Amino acid sequence: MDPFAYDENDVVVTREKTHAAGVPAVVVSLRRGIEQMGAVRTARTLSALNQRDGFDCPGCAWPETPGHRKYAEFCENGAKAVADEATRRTVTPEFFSTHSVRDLLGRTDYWLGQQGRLTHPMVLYPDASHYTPIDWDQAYRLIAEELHGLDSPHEAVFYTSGRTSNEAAFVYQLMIRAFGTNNMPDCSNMCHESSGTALTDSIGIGKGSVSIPDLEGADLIIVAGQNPGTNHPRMLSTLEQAKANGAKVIAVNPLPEAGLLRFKDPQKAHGVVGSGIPIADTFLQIRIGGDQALFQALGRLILEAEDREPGRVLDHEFIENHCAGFDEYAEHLRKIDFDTVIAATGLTMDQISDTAAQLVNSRRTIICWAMGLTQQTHGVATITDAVNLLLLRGMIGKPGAGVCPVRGHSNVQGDRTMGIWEKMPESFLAALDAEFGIASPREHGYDTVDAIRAMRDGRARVFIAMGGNFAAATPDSPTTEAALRRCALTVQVSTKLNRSHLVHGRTALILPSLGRTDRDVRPGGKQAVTVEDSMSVVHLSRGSLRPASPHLRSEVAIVCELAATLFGHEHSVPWARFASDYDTIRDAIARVIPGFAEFNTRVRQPDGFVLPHPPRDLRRFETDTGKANFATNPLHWVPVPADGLILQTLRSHDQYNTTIYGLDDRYRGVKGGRRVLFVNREDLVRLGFGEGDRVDLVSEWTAPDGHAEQRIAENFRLVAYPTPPGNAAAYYPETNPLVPLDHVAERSNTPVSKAIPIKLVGRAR
Ligand SMILES: Nc1nc2c(c(=O)[nH]1)N[C@H]1C(S)=C(S)[C@@H](COP(=O)(O)OP(=O)(O)OC[C@H]3O[C@@H](n4cnc5c(=O)[nH]c(N)nc54)[C@H](O)[C@@H]3O)O[C@H]1N2
Ligand SMILES: Nc1nc2c(c(=O)[nH]1)N[C@H]1C(S)=C(S)[C@@H](COP(=O)(O)OP(=O)(O)OC[C@H]3O[C@@H](n4cnc5c(=O)[nH]c(N)nc54)[C@H](O)[C@@H]3O)O[C@H]1N2
Ligand SMILES: [Mo]
Repeated sequence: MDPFAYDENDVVVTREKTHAAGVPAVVVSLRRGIEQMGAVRTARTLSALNQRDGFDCPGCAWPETPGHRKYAEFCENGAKAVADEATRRTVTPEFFSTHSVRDLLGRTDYWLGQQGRLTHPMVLYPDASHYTPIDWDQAYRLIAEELHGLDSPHEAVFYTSGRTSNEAAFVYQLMIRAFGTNNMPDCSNMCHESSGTALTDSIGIGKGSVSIPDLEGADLIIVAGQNPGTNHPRMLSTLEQAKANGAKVIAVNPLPEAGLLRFKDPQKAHGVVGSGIPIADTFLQIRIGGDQALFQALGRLILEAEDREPGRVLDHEFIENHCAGFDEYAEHLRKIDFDTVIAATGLTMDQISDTAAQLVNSRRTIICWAMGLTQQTHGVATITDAVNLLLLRGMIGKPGAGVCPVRGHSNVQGDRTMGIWEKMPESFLAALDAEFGIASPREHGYDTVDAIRAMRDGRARVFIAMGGNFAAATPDSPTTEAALRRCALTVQVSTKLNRSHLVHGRTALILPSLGRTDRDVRPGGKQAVTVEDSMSVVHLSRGSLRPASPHLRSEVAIVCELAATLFGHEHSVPWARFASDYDTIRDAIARVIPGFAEFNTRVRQPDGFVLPHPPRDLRRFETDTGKANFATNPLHWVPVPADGLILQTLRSHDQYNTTIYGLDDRYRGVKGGRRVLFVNREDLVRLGFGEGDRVDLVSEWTAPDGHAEQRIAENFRLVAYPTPPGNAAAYYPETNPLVPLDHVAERSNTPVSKAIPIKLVGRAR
């Protein structure tokens, strides 16, 4: 029997859990490790994970605790990420000769991911039914010919996913700009783009301003739109420490997520016995899309507190010396309507007043957030409204206070720092040109949504991906898949098999790369790469495991070898030297990117080094006004359609984005399947369904030109769940066909994956 085949009809649903981690987490980590790697490799791998001389976890971007790393500085889901990469299973040329592309297209993402590590470069020629092996040089020539044959460099699109190291990202963007385009969509466009846009407007830099010691020293931490128990489990240890030091935690979430309510640290005695530590002191069960209303209401109540006690509540010194736009913001807040706030948030006035009082009494406040805020039409405005609250009380640029966008992929922030962005500023491009004697294009390139439009419309014909799973991660799956199929060539640099290998252009290539855990030996010796975590700490990562096959190449080598083929060996960029010794890349980065002086020396210090952050370090705000900007935003929220629901798409406890580790969402009580829709019991009654019924999800969307469109995702089992009335939840990527390509966040162009209006259509049992 095929161990990775399953039937959605066999899904089992039990009561959701109220606590996260604990002993089951340890058991699951070890079991997944041993299944994939065997006992010896599991022990070797987990003992090097997140250690100073080891490798950075390929899971999330949460930082290691500086100074005192624990022996086991990882979590259940980090262990799963490592087991998934370091697996001994392989996908070889024999595998591809047995399985046609058509056969593989019929498999689930889970099945594909469980087949193992890719071992050889493979090609799919036009009209061929199977991938066949190709040697590296031939693959590079094929890509170079296709790129040289384009009418314009802008007909090529180069995607990046956030696991790519700093060194690989730097040489990749260099090759792309030397080729002549800024078409660099990345996973960040679908992720924290709204945070970057908002923070750049508000404080002049698109990154978070806090460190682990700040969190541990805060007295009030708001965690909004984030599920750390699953997606950043090590954050729970930090929150636990903060609470031990006296902090209060407020969770703002439509769902009572297990880790937010209770946490059992598996590394401590109390995590083994007992019911764990409650993390959230206050749980605000907000309606989807209601956060902006909450933040504006809190701003208003802070102003009213100041009215009652003039001079005692606002940080007047900070507002006068460091901020712009206060008067307009205050005037706007005076006009907001609390009935609208109550409707938008689903919270009571008491809950909101109590939260405002906590903000007024706090001396050190931090706001953390993730996808619940960013993937909304009004995500950018919502985040600037969160920052407004901090500005009112001078909570930026002092210890224990600030903004904390919690990043996703382990190096997504570093990739941006290295220039993976379709609109890098002139200062960066000028420095790059001066260092390498190239002429970077100045016109902005395509982001993810625009890249899909360009391929759909035939304006882009070559698609190259540095990691990731573009076909499955992006919105509007049928549209995106058709767009990829229109390309002349699609190239995937990957570690594992995924859907993007099967939804391909006329010709397709799979280039298998080393991962984080793998030993990387180049002519210049054993190499290490660097990454930047969610708190701007740059540090080394050194893989140590024997690679799955001698044919794998590092991402750096793949880019440099392709670039040498594309530009010839006489090119002004020393591609061969870069590929041989990554220190030489870091020396170039040190000259091009501010904050990286003496990169090679400083990154070899224990714990690496922290990049500059003007608001955090100097209370300097490099915005259009030269000050931190209060944003005045019209209030947006998401009403529930009369005969439907608002759907958010999220991650189970057993997946990493499109990589499905297993079929159990332990904390939400789901076992053995993924096509479930979490709905409030009231809505089951309102819409005339029963628990366990099977439905199709239909998303209804009026396009900007006024015509109505319908999208469908079939066969979901209804699960009664404590989500707010009118709000539903289901897993990504199964629900991506429901996300309209044009339904994007204002200004950041991020697909709205957290607020999709849907209807339920019953299926015969
Ligand atoms: N194990 C594991 N770790 C991961 C990942 C993974 O897939 N697996 N993915 C990585 C990546 S790339 C990212 S970006 C992060 C994602 O980390 P998260 O943002 O935590 O991921 P999601 O599962 O999308 O969860 C979104 C949360 O926001 C809540 N939410 C939804 N809508 C709203 C809203 O309108 N308001 C509020 N306040 N809350 C809302 C949901 O209930 C849910 O708790 O995790 C990273 N880490
Ligand atoms: N509906 C909906 N859609 C979403 C989201 C959502 O919440 N809801 N979240 C969005 C977010 S936040 C993100 S970040 C994107 C994620 O989008 P992506 O980053 O594109 O997707 P992943 O699933 O993380 O990519 C997994 C693949 O990366 C490859 N890979 C893994 N490690 C390496 C490596 O070291 N090197 C190379 N070259 N390849 C590697 C493997 O082949 C694996 O199959 O999805 C977005 N899409
Ligand atoms: Mo992400």
